[in-house]
Amino acid sequence: MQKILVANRGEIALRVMRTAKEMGIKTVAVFSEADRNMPFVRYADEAVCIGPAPSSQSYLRADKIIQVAKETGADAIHPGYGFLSENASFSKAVADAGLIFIGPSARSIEMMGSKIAAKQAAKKFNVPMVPGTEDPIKDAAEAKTIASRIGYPILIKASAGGGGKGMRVVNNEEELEEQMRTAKSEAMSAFGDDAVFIEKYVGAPRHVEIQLVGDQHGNYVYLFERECSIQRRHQKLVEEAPSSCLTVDIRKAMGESAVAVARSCNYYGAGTVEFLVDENLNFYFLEMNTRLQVEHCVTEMITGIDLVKEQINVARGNKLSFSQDDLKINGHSLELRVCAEDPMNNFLPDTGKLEMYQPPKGPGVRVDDGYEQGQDIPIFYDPMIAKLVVHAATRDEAIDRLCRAIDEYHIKGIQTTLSFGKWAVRTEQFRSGNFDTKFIDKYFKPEYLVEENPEAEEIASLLAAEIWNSSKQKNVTATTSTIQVSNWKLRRR
Ligand code: MV4
Repeated sequence: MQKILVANRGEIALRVMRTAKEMGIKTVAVFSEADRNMPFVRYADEAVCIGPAPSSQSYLRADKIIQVAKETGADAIHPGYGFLSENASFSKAVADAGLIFIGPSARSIEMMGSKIAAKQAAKKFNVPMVPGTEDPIKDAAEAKTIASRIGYPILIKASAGGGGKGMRVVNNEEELEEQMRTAKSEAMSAFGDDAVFIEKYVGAPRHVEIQLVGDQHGNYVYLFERECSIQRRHQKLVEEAPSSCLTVDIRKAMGESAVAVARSCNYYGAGTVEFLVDENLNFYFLEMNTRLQVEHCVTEMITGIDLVKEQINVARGNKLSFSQDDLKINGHSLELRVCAEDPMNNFLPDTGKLEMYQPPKGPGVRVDDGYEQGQDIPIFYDPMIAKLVVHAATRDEAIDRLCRAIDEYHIKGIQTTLSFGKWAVRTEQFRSGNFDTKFIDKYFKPEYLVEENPEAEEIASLLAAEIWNSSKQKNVTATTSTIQVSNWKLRRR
């Protein structure tokens, strides 16, 4: 492999190219008209514009991307995450064009994309699953029989869904018929497939996922877990590794179950198996993500493994260069997704110009970002502009380090999730490790962020110090002193 085309944009395109460069592999960027001035376009050895800003006319154009790969003499394509990364036809089209898809086979993507097929395959390998069905439900009558066996509340899930799309909670038998009808028609219009299945609803679980890598010779390793319970509307905001809730034994059992899921579909490449964990630490297989994930960095920090390097290595047909026994958890890592969203206003996307952009630096801090100061955040794509990742010896130190890094991160011109992240990791619940997927619903209120105004805080502390000093030394009144400090503060700006 001499040259990789990266079929993605922003921070993940840069992330992939950096590893390619370290491995002596040339890179080709493809970009939309909106992304002409992005850092990933400049970083690549070659860059080709593939169309207008909307993804449907650029980053989702499989045909154009494969054509550019051929024209530039690339021999492999890395899809990143999102866009075409979990598109089985794309994986197949790349292979049919005589190129290497840096990811799993079309067959694995297809099998894991169907949640029913995934559950059927995993069941043969004795992977623990939430009580429910591994077959499509025909009608409301069949649903009623199953629901009364497993007990309410239940969830109706779309087989073609995933990541929270196409799920409906049913609390009692009266709601069942109506919810079945809606679930099926929604699944049909969203995915073109109305197959649904039923699971017992696990209330307030934790979301824990296992990273794994498999080669094309049937070897697998798991790279431990990521705790991803801090989510809002199925959008993760804070991730960490390891999880504070697992024991050594449960970690091993989950790792082995994840490898079993991968084996069940002859998986190769990097992949992630999602589990729900209940308050008694029972774990249940949910689904498998057949791509490199946004939050892969926390796994890299605690294992010292470059996951993109391993993806490239196994895509070339090489055997895994390490075994399970070589892997150990080293310290603790946290990631905060820095999104152009306003956490005080329902996390609405906030586009605009990055008037100021200064990322934090220093020991144990990694920032994977895709924009530079002065650039506009386009409305066409995902609002995530950067990932702030920290690593430290212990979880407590990692939290302190993340707080320090957030304080050093200066962004002006757009609202971001930095203030939310600082609130979240300083809560008692997060510090204690005792939280679940309902964390944000249960504890977050937008007004908690109002005081997170560094200038107001600075003025307040200057005032306090000045009043203290003045009253001691010069015996002047607080009122006079207040006016003086305010003037000084204004002049300084
Ligand atoms: C569940 C569940 C409770 N019980 N399945 C959401 C994403 C998709 N991967 C599966 N999801 C869930 N499946 C059963 N049987 C609760 C969720 C869920 C959830 C899971 C992980 C992280 C956040 C979540 C938020 C709401 C619901």
